[in-house]
Amino acid sequence: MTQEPDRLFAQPLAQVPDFAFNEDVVRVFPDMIKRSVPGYPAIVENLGVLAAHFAKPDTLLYDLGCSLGAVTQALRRHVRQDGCRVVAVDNSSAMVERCREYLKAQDSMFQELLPVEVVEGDILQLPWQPASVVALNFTLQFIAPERRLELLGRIRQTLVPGGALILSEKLRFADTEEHELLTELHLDFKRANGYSDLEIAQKRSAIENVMKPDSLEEHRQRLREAGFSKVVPWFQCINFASLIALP
Ligand code: GEK
Repeated sequence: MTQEPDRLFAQPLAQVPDFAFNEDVVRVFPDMIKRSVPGYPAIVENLGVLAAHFAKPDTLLYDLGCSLGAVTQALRRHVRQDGCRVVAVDNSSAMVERCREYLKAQDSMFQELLPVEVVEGDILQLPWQPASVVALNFTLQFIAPERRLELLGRIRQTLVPGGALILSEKLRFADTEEHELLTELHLDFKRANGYSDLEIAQKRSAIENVMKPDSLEEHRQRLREAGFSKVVPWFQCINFASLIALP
């Protein structure tokens, strides 16, 4: 499996199409997400540690919007509870196909990994089964805003006592000064990772109709409405954060 550098937006495009998780994106995805999302490697690695804390025997661990399965790999490495199984779901067939190859490679490198099932499907249409860990790692922001509460409600219903939802998202900020400063710092992060101003501008215009971030307050309120009793932010790097939501 070759990993290409992300140059998808390096040349001027006459018209920038809406961003889609297609084969072109799949080819460069590991490089793209690392160079675009501050704190991504730390979040993924620690998600395994968090999951090991919340996992309960004989339950599922969901990785929703799994892309190439980075979180799934961390869950499989860290969780040691008896009878746990990972269900990784994504609705991009290109992602799912490549994710299965990565997981096969993980199987050949490590022993005692949790069993995993990779499902091509819409996370709004899942046949839910009792779960102790649900990871939504930068996925909720791609769900239509009017469907987000419904999804979180279903996740809340599927979580067993003592389990947790781990929700990572790009944040926007109600305070204009805070929003502008953290947006500038995010652009600095991308430039420091080798993206040109043209790449940054074209990527932004591709993604603005597709990805709609919420503020921390909006997340807290929606999670409460969905029935979660407690929301604990455990990580923030510039304008990207991760929360633990307890049932
Ligand atoms: C990671 N979690 O590497 N149903 C299923 N999948 C969906 C849906 C949906 N309705 N909508 C979007 N997706 C990963 C990164 S990426 C985030 C997650 C990013 C999928 C979509 O196909 C994509 O693979 C993923 O959600 C979002 O930790 O690229 O910024």
